[in-house]
Amino acid sequence: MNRNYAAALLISIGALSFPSGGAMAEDSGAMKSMPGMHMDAGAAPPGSATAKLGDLDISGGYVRAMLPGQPVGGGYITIHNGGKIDDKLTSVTSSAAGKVELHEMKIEGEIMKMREVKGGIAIPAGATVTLAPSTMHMMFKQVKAPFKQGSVVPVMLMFDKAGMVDINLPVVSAKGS
Ligand SMILES: [Cu+2]
Repeated sequence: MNRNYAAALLISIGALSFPSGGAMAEDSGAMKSMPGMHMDAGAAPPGSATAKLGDLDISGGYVRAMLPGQPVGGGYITIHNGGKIDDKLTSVTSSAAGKVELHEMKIEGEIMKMREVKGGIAIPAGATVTLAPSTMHMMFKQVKAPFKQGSVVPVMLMFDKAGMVDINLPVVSAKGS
């Protein structure tokens, strides 16, 4: 595939609207690499997972590979609420972990600490909420096998209004790229 063809293909993909209902293939990394598509900090790595659930556009989903001895795994995702009703990410489950918690990062004194977000993460109407390394994350506990780069971690996201969606998060390097 030559470069011009690749560029034209990307543009044509970008021009398509999302299909309604049903999860999109997790392998739509080409869209993620389009410059300017995501203005938020903590850009997701290429190949990150996407899904569509009602008014919610889910993108930039990935987890980081776990280093030897690391007891927990971290996952990241971006959720855009294109609807008129506020929603909330209430919980996450995964067959790869005994438990998944939603955590936020907070600076206390000069130390960055994480704590569980109780009651879920609000996804207001019209808003884009990003779980990124400096803000929030999914924390995988009681992990069955350490997350290995190149594999996939299946998760189910549960929302207050939109319901639930399965998404396969690719495992990227421990550095997050
Ligand atoms: Cu955490």
